[in-house]
Order: sequence, then C-alpha cells, then structure tokens
Amino acid sequence: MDELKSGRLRFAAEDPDDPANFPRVLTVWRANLLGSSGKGNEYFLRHLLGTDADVRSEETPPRGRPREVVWRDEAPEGKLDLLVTMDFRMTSTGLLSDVVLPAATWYEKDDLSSTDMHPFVHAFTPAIAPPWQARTDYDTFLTIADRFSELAADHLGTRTDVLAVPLTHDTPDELAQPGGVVRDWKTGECEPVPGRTMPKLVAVERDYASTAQKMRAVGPLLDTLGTTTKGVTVHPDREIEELRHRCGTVRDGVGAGRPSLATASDMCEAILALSGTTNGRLATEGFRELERQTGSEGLVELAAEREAERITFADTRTQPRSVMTSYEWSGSETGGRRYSPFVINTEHKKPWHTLTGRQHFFVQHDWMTELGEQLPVFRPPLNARRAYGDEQLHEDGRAEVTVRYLTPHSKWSIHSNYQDNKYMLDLSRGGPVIWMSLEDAEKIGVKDNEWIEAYNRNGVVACRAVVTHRMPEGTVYMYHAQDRNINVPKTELSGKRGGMHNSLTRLLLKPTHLAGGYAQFTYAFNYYGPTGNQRDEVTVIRRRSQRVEY
Ligand SMILES: Nc1nc2c(c(=O)[nH]1)N[C@H]1C(S)=C(S)[C@@H](COP(=O)(O)OP(=O)(O)OC[C@H]3O[C@@H](n4cnc5c(=O)[nH]c(N)nc54)[C@H](O)[C@@H]3O)O[C@H]1N2
Ligand SMILES: Nc1nc2c(c(=O)[nH]1)N[C@H]1C(S)=C(S)[C@@H](COP(=O)(O)OP(=O)(O)OC[C@H]3O[C@@H](n4cnc5c(=O)[nH]c(N)nc54)[C@H](O)[C@@H]3O)O[C@H]1N2
Ligand SMILES: [Mo]
Repeated sequence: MDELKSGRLRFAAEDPDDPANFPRVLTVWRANLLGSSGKGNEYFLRHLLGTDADVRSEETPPRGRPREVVWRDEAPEGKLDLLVTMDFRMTSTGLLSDVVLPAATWYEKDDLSSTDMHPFVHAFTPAIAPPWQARTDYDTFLTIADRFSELAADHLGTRTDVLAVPLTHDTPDELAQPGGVVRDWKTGECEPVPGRTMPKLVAVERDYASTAQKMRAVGPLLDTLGTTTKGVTVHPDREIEELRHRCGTVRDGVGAGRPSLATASDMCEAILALSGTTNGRLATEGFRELERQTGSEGLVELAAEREAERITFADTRTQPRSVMTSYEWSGSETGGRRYSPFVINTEHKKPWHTLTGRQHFFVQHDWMTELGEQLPVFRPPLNARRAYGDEQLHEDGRAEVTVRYLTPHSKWSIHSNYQDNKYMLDLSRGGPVIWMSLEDAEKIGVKDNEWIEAYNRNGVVACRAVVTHRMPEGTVYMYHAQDRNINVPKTELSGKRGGMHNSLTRLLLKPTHLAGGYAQFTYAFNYYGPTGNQRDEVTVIRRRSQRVEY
C-alpha cells in the first residue's frame, strides 16, 4: 500500500504505452476484430499491428491530454508480435493475421447454442469430420495448451499473479462508495483500502505447466465455493458426481479424480449440468436462495414445475429443448410462456438490481453531477471541426457535404457473417455501400450506385452510394461489418486499398462509464463499463472518380 501511495508502484493503465505494459500476443476466436467489432479500425492497423493505415487525426494537443496517464511523444506502432485468428471464413482479421487456424464449422463439431433471446438450447452435431487441416475450436485450444504447458514447465513454472479485481455487482462491494461520493486516495482524500476505495488486490497462483491438465477437468473450487450468478450461489454437488459417471473421471495429474472434460461433448454435458436453465434442481435451489435474499415470494414456483428435469447433451441432440425458468435470467418460460426480459421483476416483485431496488432515473453520483447527467439527457455530438450540413468545395473543386455518420446492424448479415454469401451479395450491392438521402446526394451530384468517398479524422472509405428517400437529410448509414475483402477499391485520398465502416469510427471513453462501487454502477469488464462508441461521428462525403482501381 505504501508503495502505491507513494507512486513508486503504479498500475499498468497509468502508462499504457510502456512496452512492458501492452500485450504481445492476441488470439481472435469467434470474432472479427478488424472487420467487425474494432471501433477505430485505422488506429488498430497502425498502433496494434503496425501496418498500412489511414489514420488522419493529429496527436491531441497538450491541453487535451490526460494528466495522470503518461503521454509518450511517440505512440507505439505495431504493439503485437503475433496475431492468431481461428475462423472458418476469410475475414478482414484473417487477412491481417500472422497465423490463421482453420476452424470446424457447425456441422463438423459438438457444441451448444443458446441465447437469452430464444427459448431453446440446440446441439451442434458433426455430420462429417472437419476437412483438411480444420479442427474444432476445442481441439485447437487443447492442442495449443498442450504445447504451451510443455514450454511453460521450463520457461514459466509456477507464479503468483496479483490481480486488480473490480468491486462486484450484487455483492456488498456495491455499497463501497455511499452517496456516490468518490474519494481519491491518490490525492490524499482517503487511504487506499483494497475493496473499499480501490480495486481488490487478489493473488492468484498459476501453475502454467498444468494449464492443459486443468482445461481437461472440472475444477475443485466448485465443491467448496459453488457457482455464483448475479449474487446467487448454488451448490452443484450431485451434478459433479453425476458428471464423473457421464463423462468419466480423470485418472492422474492435477485433475485426478475430477470429472473429465477431455472432449467438447464432455464440456457440453458440464455446461448443461451446471446451468439452471437446463437443470431444474439448480434452478429451484437458486430461486429459493433468491427468495431468501430479496424477501420476494412465489419465485420457487417459477421453476418447480420442471424441478425434476435435467436436459442432457443427448436430449439436445434428439431435438432442441426448451429451457427452464432460472434465477440466472429475468424472464419466465413457466407454463410454456415465451421469454421476455424483466418478467420476474415486474410480476413477482423481485427488486431491480439498483440502489433503490426500483427502476430509477435520477442518479446521485459525483461524476454524473459534474457532467450534468443525473437525469438522462441529450448530448449533441462532440465538437468536430466541421458542422453538419456544411457544404464546401474540396481542393479539386468537387462538392462535399458534412453529415452524421451512423453504423447500425445490417439487414444483409449478422455482423460480418453471411455478407459474403452469394444470395446476400445478390440482394445487396455486392460490396460496401453508404446509404444517403436524396438531398445530400444532390448536393454532391451523386446518383444511386455511383462511387463516393467518405473521410474524417479517423480514416477514409471508398464505396458505392445507395441513394434513398429512406434516409433523412444530414444523416448517412454505413451498415455494420462490411468486411474489407469484397469489392473494396483504392481510395483517392490516400491511394491505399480500403476503408471499412470502422475506419471512420474510433473508441471514445465516456468518464461516467468508469463509475464503480455504487449499486448498479459497478464496473466490470463487459458488464457496466466503458462502451465502444460508434455513434458520435461526423464525416465528409464527396463523389469520386468513377474509375476505381483495386
Ligand atoms: N461501428 C460499429 N461497430 C460495431 C457495432 C456497430 O453497430 N457499429 N456493433 C458492435 C456489436 S453490438 C458487436 S456484437 C460486435 C460484433 O463483432 P464480432 O463478434 O467481432 O463480429 P462477427 O462478424 O460476428 O465475428 C464473428 C466471427 O466468428 C466466426 N465464427 C462463427 N462461429 C464460429 C465458431 O464456431 N468457431 C470459430 N472459430 N469461429 C466462428 C465467424 O465466421 C465470424 O468471422 O461488433 C461491434 N462493433
Ligand atoms: N440482421 C441482423 N440482426 C442482428 C445483428 C446483425 O448483425 N444483423 N446483430 C445482433 C446484435 S449482436 C445486436 S447488439 C443487435 C443490435 O440491434 P439494435 O440495438 O437494434 O442496433 P442498431 O441496428 O445498431 O441500432 C438501432 C437503431 O439506433 C439508431 N441510432 C443511432 N444513433 C442513435 C442515437 O443517438 N439515438 C437514438 N435514439 N437512436 C440512434 C440507428 O439509426 C438504428 O436504427 O442486433 C442483433 N441482431
Ligand atoms: Mo452485439
């Protein structure tokens, strides 16, 4: 603590550009970072990969820089040493990866599919073995783990990592900052107390050489800690015993005596055994605990009708199975009802997971107050050098228009999936497009399906225009996740190939998203925390030469 307080010991986040602080190896699995999710594509290309990029903005001037984070004169480029992609499609990420590991598709592997949005759990069942060099994700990860463990025995051994763990939602942690008053131990307003005025500091021993063995067994902490979802803990003791029989027991090594997870289908069995949505006993136990915690009545009955039911992997292979109502979610499937969110809160008086236990819109928190956001407010886009609706002439005399740039989810794909499917290409324009209004098109003299170029401080895009009365004047759409590998010409502005929808976006952190330790404002990675921003953008568009080169 003294070291932290004195500033001699610091968090890596305080100096993110220090070569000791950024990761060197990135494995992208079941995502398309550089064609889909990564907001600020050109920055990723330059700083993460160190490859050709069309970043157009300048460094933030000194007055706009953070005071408590080290600012290095040269932002690092090409931080990664190794980018690995596992996918069964050619994507923009695959295009830029050092290693592409071909993945088995849905018809070549055992897996489960289920979301909160639909009421069934489905099995994937292999119709054929993965062709050529393709492997299932499960096998790929185990194979990497085997070799990693072998190397780790010499190079890493057993180490203790100190983790900064955020204050957690649905635990007493969320009352760490009463009244939403944030005191800063760094400036001496309070003492640094892990779990109260700062993250918890947790030491974790990692025996790197046994990584692969640990991946192949259900771990022992389930016996002592149970499993916790949203503050409700259940104890799957019978399930662990049952899994020993269903999947077999590990014979030796660190996992000896534990249920085996040697294959993907074992893993599917374990997931189905441990989830309340497929295990009536655990669903009921969870609701009983939830009743105890909240004082709400009638919750156990939601699961009781299917208490004796257990959906196994074999059941899901026979046909998709409808899931059970569980304390893990907020909707009800009881009595064959279709899921919709928050039914348990509204109909069964389960308190909302907020400070008051009710829906509330007024938030008293220092940072919200400072920014005037205690109530939901409209915030206009951040000041960009040009205003919407500005018309002007580009240096070469071509008319330009400045518009709001939005990137909503596409009707012709699920993210980048299926956009390269022949039917979808026929139904759309067979390559990247920006949708714009008749009025904006007229201002720059562009007709439907002609080539345009869009640029802003983040990058450049060359694509076709879809000119339509369905867009209002002043706003354009470039639908999400049009990959960089179909019909993408060189841009006039930079001469480089490319630009995709996230070339014109960038990540902007909103400080209020970093609030934590205060009821529903409990920060966690991908829970409540900084969201990537893709809405607050302005772009300039003009008609470009209709002769494109690839
Ligand atoms: N500008 C902008 N950016 C956005 C958004 C936006 O609206 N605008 N939306 C954001 C949102 S909400 C999301 S969810 C993200 C989505 O971003 P991503 O999740 O990165 O996008 P996908 O294109 O769905 O990438 C999934 C990849 O996984 C592969 N895949 C599918 N199944 C398997 C499998 O079983 N095994 C393996 N190995 N691979 C598989 C697919 O082929 C595909 O290439 O994008 C975010 N980024
Ligand atoms: N076909 C298809 N379906 C999908 C997906 C897909 O890729 N394709 N992806 C799935 C996934 S992972 C997700 S997260 C969901 C996302 O689904 P939605 O949450 O519906 O997301 P979007 O389509 O990105 O945006 C919705 C609308 O928000 C509007 N909008 C943009 N900026 C603002 C603003 O400042 N204020 C207001 N009020 N509105 C604004 C846009 O014009 C758009 O019409 O879709 C899911 N379903
Ligand atoms: Mo999403």
